[in-house]
Amino acid sequence: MMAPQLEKTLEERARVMLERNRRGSWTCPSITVYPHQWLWDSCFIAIGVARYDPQRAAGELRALFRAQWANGMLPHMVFADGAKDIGSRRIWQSKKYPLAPRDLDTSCVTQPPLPAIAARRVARALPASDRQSFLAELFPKLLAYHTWLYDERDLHNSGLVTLIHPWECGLDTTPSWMHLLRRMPLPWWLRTAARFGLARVVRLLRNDTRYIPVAERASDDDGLRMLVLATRAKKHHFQLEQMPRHSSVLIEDLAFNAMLAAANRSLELISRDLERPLPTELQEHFRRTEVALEHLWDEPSGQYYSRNAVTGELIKVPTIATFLPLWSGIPTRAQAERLIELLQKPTGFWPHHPVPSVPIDAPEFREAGYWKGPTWINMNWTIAEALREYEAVELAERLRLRTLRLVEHAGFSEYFSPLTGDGYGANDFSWTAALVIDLLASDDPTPSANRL
Ligand code: 2M8
Repeated sequence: MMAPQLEKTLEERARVMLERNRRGSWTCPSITVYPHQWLWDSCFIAIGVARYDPQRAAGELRALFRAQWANGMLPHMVFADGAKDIGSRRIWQSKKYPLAPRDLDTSCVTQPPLPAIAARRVARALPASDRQSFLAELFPKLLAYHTWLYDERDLHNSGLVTLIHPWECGLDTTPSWMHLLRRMPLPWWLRTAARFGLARVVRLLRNDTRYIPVAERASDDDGLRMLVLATRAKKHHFQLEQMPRHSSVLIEDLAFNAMLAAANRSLELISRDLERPLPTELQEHFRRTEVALEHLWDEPSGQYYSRNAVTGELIKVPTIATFLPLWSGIPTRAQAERLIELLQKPTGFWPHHPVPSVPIDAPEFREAGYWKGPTWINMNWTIAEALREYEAVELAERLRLRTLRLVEHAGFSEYFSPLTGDGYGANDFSWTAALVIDLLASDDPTPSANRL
């Protein structure tokens, strides 16, 4: 166990940091690199902040929903007025779309659908008198978001949502996406740029590399390809239905769909709390997702993978996403046992500072590479939660304590070396601080199907 004094200090530091990153009703991930509001960041932030200021946490989620589009879509970014960033707002030009909010600039793609999970956690922390009204306020908005995901992104009722850009999965440059992006046909100007090494020019337009060493960020090549993909999606109004199969990269992303399955469960629990049943059609979608996740399982390797939505092939590159289905309780006990064994391999997913985003023995592993190897606190937090679903309480506790020690040693960095524990990326990163607060408070090992 950690000394109580140490815990207090870490928690106090985390709170101070979150106060500094606060922007009125919402919190930016980092003052320098990420000055706007991001969807899943705000969910993680709300979960941590709910531990000491549930009203602020409720406000964090309300602020996300002010950016909800009229069709239910929740954008992955809500732009802050006056914040300086180069290029990013211009990629989207959200106000060109009649369904986008009129009073805010947003992105036009989504991110892991965690709001139902965060809403339930925040509601539980609110005083009893506010709980029901908060949930009743968010319920129709959550319904609209989940309905949008199925209507617009599961065109053939497969049960799996298709993503149109890696920014939507949150693990931006994860090798499974970059694997397909590398094979994507490029426009002539990019082929020329690549030949003359002009990809470096893009660095002048980037905000992140002004603050963070280039080696720790998305490579210029990955960055350019992601930009090309966003430009192509824009040509088709970010509508999956309209996107040509040959020049797009469309993935039934494992991380996203696993988190969706967990969020669906939370939404069901909210509807039960409110005694307001979910529409039958939505319930049918939820059941299909549970079944369909099994199509992402590969029995020989004992892992889950993302699937190329165009060819139907699994993208068999090992990443941390393989553990996320455990969060929804969908894997069988036998599958869970194989995953839990895989997680503990010291030469793979359990080096000195677990859990690396890519196993350290994989050819794709990069110690400092953005989402290509480093340990991220939101992933550790989710995996600790997921392990409790399967009563792997002792392992969840080891992960919780290791994660706290890592942050105690390196500070509230955005991500960490899984080998040395050194901090990388932005300093004073909000979800690291918020989830540390939650981890400090979650020393209750009770596994509970209602935890979500
Ligand atoms: C990273 O993504 C943004 C684009 O959305 C970026 O690279 O600028 C990812 O780590 C993403 O998961 C995260 O939400 C965002 C803000 O922390 O940063």
